[in-house]
Amino acid sequence: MDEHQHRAIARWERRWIALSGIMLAVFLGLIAYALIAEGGAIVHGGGRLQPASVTSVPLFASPGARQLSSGDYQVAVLARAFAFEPAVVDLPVGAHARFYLTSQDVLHGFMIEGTSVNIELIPGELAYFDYTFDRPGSFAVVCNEYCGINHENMIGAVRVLPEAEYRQRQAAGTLQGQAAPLTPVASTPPAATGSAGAAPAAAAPAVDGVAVYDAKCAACHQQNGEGHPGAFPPLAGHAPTLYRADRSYPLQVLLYGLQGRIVVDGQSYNNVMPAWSQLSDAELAAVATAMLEAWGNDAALPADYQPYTAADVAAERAQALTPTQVAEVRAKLGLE
Ligand code: HEC
Ligand SMILES: [Cu+2]
Repeated sequence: MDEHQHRAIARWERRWIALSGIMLAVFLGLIAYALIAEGGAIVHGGGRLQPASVTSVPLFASPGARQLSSGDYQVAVLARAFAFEPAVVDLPVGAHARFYLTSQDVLHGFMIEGTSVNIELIPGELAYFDYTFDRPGSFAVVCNEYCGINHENMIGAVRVLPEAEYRQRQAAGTLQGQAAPLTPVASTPPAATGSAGAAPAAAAPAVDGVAVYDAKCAACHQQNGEGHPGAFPPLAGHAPTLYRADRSYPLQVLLYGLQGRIVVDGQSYNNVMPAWSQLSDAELAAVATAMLEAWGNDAALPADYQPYTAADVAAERAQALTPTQVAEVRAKLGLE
């Protein structure tokens, strides 16, 4: 091979190396674009959802389907080798369902056959997706990430029942995969006010707001108010910001719920907060006050801060907002 041939080959080699470099850059660019533009179905929990103790998070303490006061359904599913809990979930046809899922051990998958649902369940991370099942039938669920020797037995189903059958089974208590209700149907009014009917509302004994929080809110926002990144916004370190923006806004969220895209501490959320209008004025005032004062939040309250009273809540009740309208109110306040 003479000098000339040698140089020609070296030139071609350099071209090939450059070409493969360019292709690599293009592919990496495409992957980055897909991640940013399309988003993922995985909500990054920053490892805060500890797989070992995930069942102490109330959402997963009693996994399964429950209907929220908004009428939508919430379905929590735990995956572990080699089963889903619950394996079978019943929903009525047409149900708007939000699924929350996580793995208790290794990587699993959650694919609902006949639908576009195909989710990766990473230990320590909370994944969620929304799905409306608009035709009845039994949809098989399979784990499509190899997770061990019994992987192929890791199956389940979402049974979508016609409305009438669903209601019948509900009444008979034969629905499968149902979670314990999040909120007891009737909230007990604060202890009797002595002689019936005589005591004016203002004299009602104080409600323990922290107890209301633990019973109604901690399932999602956590007992320590930290929430779950991407799923439930934190209230610790955040609630005073809402109060400062508008004293009425936190009460509106509680009375009417919240649905829409919001950003808290740079993390976006696009979920549904159920309305709590079934709680009494005194309970709502107490829980709103508790969330403003707990977890060191009190340090961030303005000088003219006034704890909420039952009368404050009563004054907000007349508006009948939808959860989406509350999100509009929030946007107008300049909160992201
Ligand atoms: C089923 C889960 C769940 C429960 C239970 C729950 N929340 Fe929420 N909460 C959410 C979600 C989800 C959001 C954010 C909604 C969105 O993304 O638009 C939210 C938002 C909020 C916000 C507004 C935050 C902001 O930045 O605007 C407040 C305040 C709040 N919740 C307080 C409470 C209190 C107090 C309780 C108990 C009475 C409670 N939540 C119970 C899920 C829940
Ligand atoms: Cu699996």
